[in-house]
Amino acid sequence: MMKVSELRGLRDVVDYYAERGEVVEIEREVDSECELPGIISALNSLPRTPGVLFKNVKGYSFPAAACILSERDRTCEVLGLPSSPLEFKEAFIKITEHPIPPVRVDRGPCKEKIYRNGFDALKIVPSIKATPDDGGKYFQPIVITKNPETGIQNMAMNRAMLLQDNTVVLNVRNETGVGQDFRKCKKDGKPFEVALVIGAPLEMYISAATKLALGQDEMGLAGALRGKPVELVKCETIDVEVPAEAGFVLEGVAEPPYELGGEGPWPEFLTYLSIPQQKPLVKIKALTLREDALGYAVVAGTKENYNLRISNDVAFYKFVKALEPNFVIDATLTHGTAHWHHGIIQVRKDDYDFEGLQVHVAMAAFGFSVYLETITIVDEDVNILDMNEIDWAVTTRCNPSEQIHIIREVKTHRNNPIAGARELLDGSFVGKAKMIIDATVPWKFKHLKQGTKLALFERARFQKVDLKEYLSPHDYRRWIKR
Ligand SMILES: Cc1cc2nc3c(=O)[nH]c(=O)nc-3n(C[C@H](O)[C@H](O)[C@H](O)COP(=O)(O)O)c2cc1C
Ligand SMILES: [Mn+2]
Repeated sequence: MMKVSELRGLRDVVDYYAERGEVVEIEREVDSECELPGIISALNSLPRTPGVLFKNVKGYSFPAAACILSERDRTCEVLGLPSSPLEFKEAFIKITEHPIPPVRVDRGPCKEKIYRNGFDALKIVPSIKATPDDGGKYFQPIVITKNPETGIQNMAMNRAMLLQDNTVVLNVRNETGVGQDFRKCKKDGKPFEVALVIGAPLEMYISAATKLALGQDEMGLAGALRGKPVELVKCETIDVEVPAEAGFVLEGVAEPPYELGGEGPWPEFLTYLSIPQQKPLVKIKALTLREDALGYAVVAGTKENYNLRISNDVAFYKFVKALEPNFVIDATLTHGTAHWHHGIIQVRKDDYDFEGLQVHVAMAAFGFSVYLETITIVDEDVNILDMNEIDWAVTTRCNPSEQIHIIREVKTHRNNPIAGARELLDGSFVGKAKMIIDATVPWKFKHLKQGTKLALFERARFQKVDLKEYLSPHDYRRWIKR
């Protein structure tokens, strides 16, 4: 069978899913300001979200795609990994442990057209304004930088707000890989060179959004996901190497004294608007592109935005599993909090000796990230990807007066307004209480019966049937097999 990662560019990936009826193509002209993001948001509210190709984006000669990663099964397929939750995570962990470094090549499709003078990159490459309240139009590019001392590259995703005259404001944060490269350049007084890559194969986006240790090149993860090295070409005007298969490459520089500009507001992961801030200006020196390039739009709060960060979910599982391998079955970060603020941990409490360990594991799990705010612990019979089941477990197995544990006033991320509000009010503190919800059946109740064979906390046992034996082939295809 065809592997998606064998396709040589985003256009082919979109065509591949279009052929399978998984992409809607919009012929009508759409405005990249608010209208196009509105369509993406509406598509993401559907139970199953198709990929989308906007063939006619007002003011641009290039089309734009979105939502290919809005469904988990397509995301797993793009990564070439199994989709069952636990297998997916184990496979992703293994891949991360065996990176395949990129190779240099002399030419590639991303150089089909090269602009060095007399061009306006911001008018050529599709960008979006997500909502009327945003500070401006944005790219959501893959950002590639190089540590000037070690020569090791870093790949990440950072939003970039468009100004004019080929200038953007890049949302760099100090604690990230991009931030480290920027700080190193500043210390040495060197130009900070950045390639903004748009419309690359999607496993590169997911690799870019993966948090590797500082100094590790995420391009090696992209190579491992496709099972062969990513081919890189040199940029025209900066000392950075970019994927030969990329759609658009904007070659940018922040020169000393690294002038800052206003960035934001922009809807972030939790769909609240970001607080405007000062970030470095990046001047675009050159633009290279392939003739069949596509823009790619990512909108906050969508299923695609969460799936782009699926590696954070994997990292959380790895961290929690290692705490108590014989007790922890699975762990996940919820979509509702953008794989960030709410962790779910599934345990098998099948012995008296394990009672209480779940709370200890939850306390230790907070060590994964300062942004974790709530941890809910559930038993082995709960589907941890289904918030309805989590709700059911919390409602039927957790007595709040005994099973909720609150740690008062701890730091978290300001993008959660209930934590960030204090900072806005009087600058006092970015934080809130953290909470452990123990929704596992208390051991002391385990032996209680309904008066039947079932234990009090066991679910009713429905007969297992194969619907294929009951439905017409037409109905089976319509409702079950896609
Ligand atoms: C759509 C999207 C947009 C993002 N925008 C930013 C951003 O503007 N700034 C930032 O620091 N991180 C952003 N991130 C998160 C980083 O890409 C992520 O934390 C990454 O692991 C950082 O990698 P690094 O440490 O190599 O820089 C974004 C992620 C996604 C999926
Ligand atoms: Mn990194």
